Amino acid sequence: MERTLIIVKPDAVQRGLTGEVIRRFEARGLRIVGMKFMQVSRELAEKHYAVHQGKPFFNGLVDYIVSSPVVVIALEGTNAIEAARGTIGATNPAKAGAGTIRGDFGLEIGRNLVHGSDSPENGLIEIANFFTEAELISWGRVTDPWIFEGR
Ligand code: DAT
Ligand code: MG
Repeated sequence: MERTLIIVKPDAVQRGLTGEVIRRFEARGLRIVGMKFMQVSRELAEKHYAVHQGKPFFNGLVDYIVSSPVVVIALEGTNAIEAARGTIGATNPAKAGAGTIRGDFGLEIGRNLVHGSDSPENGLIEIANFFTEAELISWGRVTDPWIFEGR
């Protein structure tokens, strides 16, 4: 099943929104397969955001991601990438719809609370950047047949 990397970013952790963010993904039906509280190193932040290297906001973005501990989560589900990005909302919270995490809790693009992978390929790459194989657990929930049809 498709997997996505979620980061509960420093602003969300500092504001006490970690539980609220996780609650929304859980309620959506996505299954947690890995989760940890960690301090991201500058090296890992630069690797994670390598595609943005050279852009004017790159240094601020890296500063932001290393500015406080974060919670990283690997989520699994049908259509996990698109589902998670829908729950997260548009990149700029000013433009994110009500009912999304960014639309409900954010105001500025540089404080947009959550990261979600943008493609199935990047989901797997990003999860491998943040988790070892041993930290990822393949498991089933008794509720899975009520969330995933035919399982
Ligand atoms: P997303 O996080 O929605 O996938 P992205 O991958 O395009 O967005 O960019 C990564 C992060 O970089 C984003 O969450 C916030 C920051 N960012 C993107 N575009 C920006 C801009 N024009 N100005 C400032 N920060 C920006
Ligand atoms: Mg992105």
